Amino acid sequence: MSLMSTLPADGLLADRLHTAYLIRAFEERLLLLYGQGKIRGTVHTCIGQEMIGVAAVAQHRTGDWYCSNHRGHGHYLALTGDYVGLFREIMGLQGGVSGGHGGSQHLYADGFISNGIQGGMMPIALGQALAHKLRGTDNLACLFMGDGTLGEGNVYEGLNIASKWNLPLLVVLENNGIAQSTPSSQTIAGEIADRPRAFGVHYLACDTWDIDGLMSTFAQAREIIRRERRPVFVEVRTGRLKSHSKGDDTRAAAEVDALWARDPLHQMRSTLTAQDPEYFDRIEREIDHFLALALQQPAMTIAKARPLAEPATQWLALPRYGSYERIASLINQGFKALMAERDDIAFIGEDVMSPYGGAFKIAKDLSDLHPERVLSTPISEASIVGIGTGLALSGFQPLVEIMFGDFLTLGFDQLLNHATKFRSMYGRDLPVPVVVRAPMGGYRGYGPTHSQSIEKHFMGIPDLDVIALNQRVCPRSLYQAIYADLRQPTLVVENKVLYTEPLKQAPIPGYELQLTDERYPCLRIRPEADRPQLTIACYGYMLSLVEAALDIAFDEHEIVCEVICPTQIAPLRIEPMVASLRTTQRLLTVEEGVLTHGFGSEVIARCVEAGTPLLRCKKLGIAGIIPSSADAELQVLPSVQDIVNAIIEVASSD
Ligand SMILES: Cc1ncc(C[n+]2csc(CCOP(=O)(O)OP(=O)(O)O)c2C)c(N)n1
Repeated sequence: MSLMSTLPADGLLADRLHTAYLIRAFEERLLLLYGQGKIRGTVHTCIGQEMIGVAAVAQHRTGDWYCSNHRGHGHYLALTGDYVGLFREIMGLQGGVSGGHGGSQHLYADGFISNGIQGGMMPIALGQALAHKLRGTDNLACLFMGDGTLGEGNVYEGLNIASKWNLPLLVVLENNGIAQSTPSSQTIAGEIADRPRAFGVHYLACDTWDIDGLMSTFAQAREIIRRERRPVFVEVRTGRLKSHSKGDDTRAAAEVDALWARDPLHQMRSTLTAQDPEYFDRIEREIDHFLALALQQPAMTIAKARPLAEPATQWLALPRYGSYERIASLINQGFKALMAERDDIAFIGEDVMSPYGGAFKIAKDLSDLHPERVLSTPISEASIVGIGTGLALSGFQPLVEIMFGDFLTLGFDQLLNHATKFRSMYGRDLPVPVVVRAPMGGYRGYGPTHSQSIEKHFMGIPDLDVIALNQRVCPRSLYQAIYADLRQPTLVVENKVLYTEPLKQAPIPGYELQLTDERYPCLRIRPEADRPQLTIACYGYMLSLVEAALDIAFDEHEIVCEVICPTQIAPLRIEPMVASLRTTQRLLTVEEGVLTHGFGSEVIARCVEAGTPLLRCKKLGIAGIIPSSADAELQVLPSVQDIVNAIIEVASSD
């Protein structure tokens, strides 16, 4: 007797049970392989929870997005049925679903990604749900999370935003009562149901012990989302039948035994075997077959990346931009032009709507021009960055504003462990075209937490372009260049003190102003007649101070300097500095942030590495917090006089 015609009578449900049994057998095999040393790292099985993924994708529609977590094999297999690809991925073989980069926790399929950072995928799912809303489709974004993850702040930012913005988001809480080794009773205060309800989010409950109830709850959840275009939170009570990962179960055996006894898949085993003695053998043979196919591929390897030699720099005269407007206004005009040209730019940030237009007015009038694409957010920086990433994965090219650069720390995880990781950890060149803008820097009296230049903390992140505006290169052109071919998460540092300054176009007597012909050009200020004695490397607002110091150094001390000011500070092209140092052999780096492990350190290290002879070098920057009192702030931040003094020191022969 075949399974389909017997238990249950509903063929569709029988198929779904079959999928759940296959997932279970697949994961049992993983544990076996792990025990044999054939799998490295970690494997979190969903044994006992398989039906959740099956139920969540039961009414899948093309275009729906799924964001999964560390325990995501079941979600992935229920959606894709790609057992072979997943075996390969987890075993580190070629042809794995994430090219062998992801392993168990970082899986990719069309419309599906998983990541191992608890709670970190909530903002991504918000962005995907927002994309559906902006496009007017009837798709949804679905987020899987465990009950332990209710401790993460992202979850509540997300519930709040999903509710306020009416997002088609399905949150699936897999409540197995434990997080790693800690019972949830020790970490979750109050009632779980009260949490989504506090945000006005629909709450539904079901469990994996009543499969009909589980299936119908998910059908109901999808129905509500389609009808109301509102988020729904489904709590699924369930039991984790195996260890957290591999073999780390701290629960009493009796507790786990009770869960097994209650598990419907386990309970049905004997009935099924009685009806179809071959049923489970066939499942094992299917798994054997998938594994055999997987093993036909060799191990995944990766060539060691070798840094490419940088070509010699070509310099052109700095163009006359023909505008003397303030930099804030130029950026704003640039965004107006970009948003008019392309309908895939959504602008999100705090207080960005008219009439306010953002704390520094960069978003002025944008929401009047594009009311549906400009969104003021709650004070939720992690979500702001993550929503940008979710939108970017869904075909948008969002512009994300962080009100003060200092607050970027709250979005750090979203940049480091999400946006930039997505570029390559799924084993493909995945475009993540999101632009994050941050007003940085001091000189305006905002005090220790609103004046910093913290970009150095982002400059070492692989797959993140960090661009810094300065007073000489037109910001409109820079943003045009960013959007001309945006594939990479891009962080733009805008010194807020520049906003009120005009774009500087006046020539500097005795110097030539040059620019490279690159997407993100580098500026050179080159003495026309004299041989430079010293190279100054700087970026951002420091260029304005360095220019002032150049005059003094020459007029009062007869020291001639050459200035190199890149707009792309990470990854940094070092050749322009190296070329200049061949003449000067003396280097001064100037940055506004804390000195250690920053721009100057990188420039000096790279120049030395390139074999550049250095007679003398110095880094100028700051060492501590930035006070708000005017005089004190100026004492701490680099000044023109500090730069002049440093020039004299580096140029001196003793
Ligand atoms: C931000 C973050 N903190 C901690 C961890 C380590 N960790 C991985 S899984 C896990 C437990 C998660 O519990 P829960 O959300 O209940 O999901 P479950 O494992 O029960 O499926 C922990 C602490 C992590 N991966 N990410």
